[in-house]
Amino acid sequence: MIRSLKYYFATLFIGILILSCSEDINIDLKKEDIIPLPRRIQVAQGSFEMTASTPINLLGDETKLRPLAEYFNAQIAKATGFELTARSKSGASNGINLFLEENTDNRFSEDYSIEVVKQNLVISADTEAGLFYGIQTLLQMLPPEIHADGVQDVQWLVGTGTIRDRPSYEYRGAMLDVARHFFDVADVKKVIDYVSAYKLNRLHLHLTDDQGWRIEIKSWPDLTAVGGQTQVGGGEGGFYTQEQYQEIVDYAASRYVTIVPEIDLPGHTNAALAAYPELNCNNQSPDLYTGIEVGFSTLCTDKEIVYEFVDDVIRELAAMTPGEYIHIGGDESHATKKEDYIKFMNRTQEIVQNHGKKSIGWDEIATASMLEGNVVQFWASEENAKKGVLQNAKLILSPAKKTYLDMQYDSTSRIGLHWAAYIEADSAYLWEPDEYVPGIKKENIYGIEGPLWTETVITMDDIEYLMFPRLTAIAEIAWTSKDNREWESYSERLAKHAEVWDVKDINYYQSPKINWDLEEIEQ
Ligand code: TNX
Repeated sequence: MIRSLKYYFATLFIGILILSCSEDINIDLKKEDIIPLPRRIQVAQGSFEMTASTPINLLGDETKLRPLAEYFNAQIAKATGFELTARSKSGASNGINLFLEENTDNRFSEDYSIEVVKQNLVISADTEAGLFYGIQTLLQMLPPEIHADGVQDVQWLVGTGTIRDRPSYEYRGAMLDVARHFFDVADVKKVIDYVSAYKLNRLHLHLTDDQGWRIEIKSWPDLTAVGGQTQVGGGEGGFYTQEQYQEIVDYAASRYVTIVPEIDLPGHTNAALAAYPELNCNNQSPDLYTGIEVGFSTLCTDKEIVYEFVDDVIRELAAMTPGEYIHIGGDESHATKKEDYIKFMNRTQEIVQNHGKKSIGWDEIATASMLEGNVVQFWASEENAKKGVLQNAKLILSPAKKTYLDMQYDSTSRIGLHWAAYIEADSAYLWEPDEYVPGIKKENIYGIEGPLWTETVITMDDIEYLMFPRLTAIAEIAWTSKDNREWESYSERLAKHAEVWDVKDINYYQSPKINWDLEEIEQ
């Protein structure tokens, strides 16, 4: 009897020991591979464990919070084998808590905070977008296997402590050129997943160019029927119906990404000219174009029919675009006379305004008169960028030497161009938006964007190879404050974060600038 009692106590003691050990696993939040790096991280002892019985407590407007809980569940379900039960609550209690504060002074805030103690984890924000970013951070705090397609035998632990976070810039974007090579709705959704995972909030779609017109315009059906037929290299091309475009817009919205559609005018219009000869000064349709030269096409800016065309296109596009901006291109119009270009860009901005939207244009637009509230996207000419600022326009910075995702990493990269620069992983990271163009200060900068032109980009694998690890640099520059950014910290986090890309089967570039050997880093 005494022996068995002793035995009983001994096993109980060992049991308690094992239990308390597992509860006391320490995870240092500062060593987590969170990209972009949050503003403030405070570390505490211990960890929080997510299990099948962890609830998600919805604190605040349930109709707004449920979709966020569903999004989180969809992200974790395959790897964990469970979904968490979401329930309305009035105060934080054990489990994961989504707290929507809705302070009316902060209606546009994207800030969030996360507080983690052993039994409970609270993500708080003033807006749903803020909570969405908090969820992205939580997903990065969980083990990388959380992204696996099948059930993993992993303890889902998160380090305890506090994170406070807020973005540096309001406009945080990437661009996908679907004109040079067409990408279908499923591919675009994947790109939306990628950008939103790193807290970017805009996806600019370059919908038209010399090689293809990719958006259905019902009043000018040949734009797509003729102009959508091919692409660079002569492949079959394609286009989005208005319903498909709507599907993209809605999917993006569910991830707090606004679609910025671009109709590139008055140059880069060979596909439109091939479809409608009346848009051309000589009334003849050129052949469809499948090469990669730029700067040879232009709409005939003297013809009224051209402005009727622009009006119809912008009207239909504005009606299916909830975002406040339409991008009207304006770059490399080498075949348009300067005075014609200015007249055309001025009139087109008015058309956009008449349809209730504001215009964004590539930096050449600043040689015209910017309407109030319109935006200049700097890509090449510092002089144009400064002209934009002098006209009180906001600037999106996309310096080709730093942010062009289509540039080769080095001369051996299997795809990409190099007219602006070779952009290695470190070069993409090591620049400051508010120091890049002398005279352009933080208050002039609306944000930054990384454009992916697709002359040499054909498959999803190609997109991933050029985006990773440079999209993460753009995200960290756009989000993390300047004094918190440091190449060494970023490159170490990247190396760890590559485990996520491995799990997700994302084809990233193994840059020699990064030490990918985790064991070496940890020493
Ligand atoms: C310049 S950037 C272009 C594009 C090309 C790109 C290739 C800009 C406004 N125009 O038409 O696709 O270079 O890198």
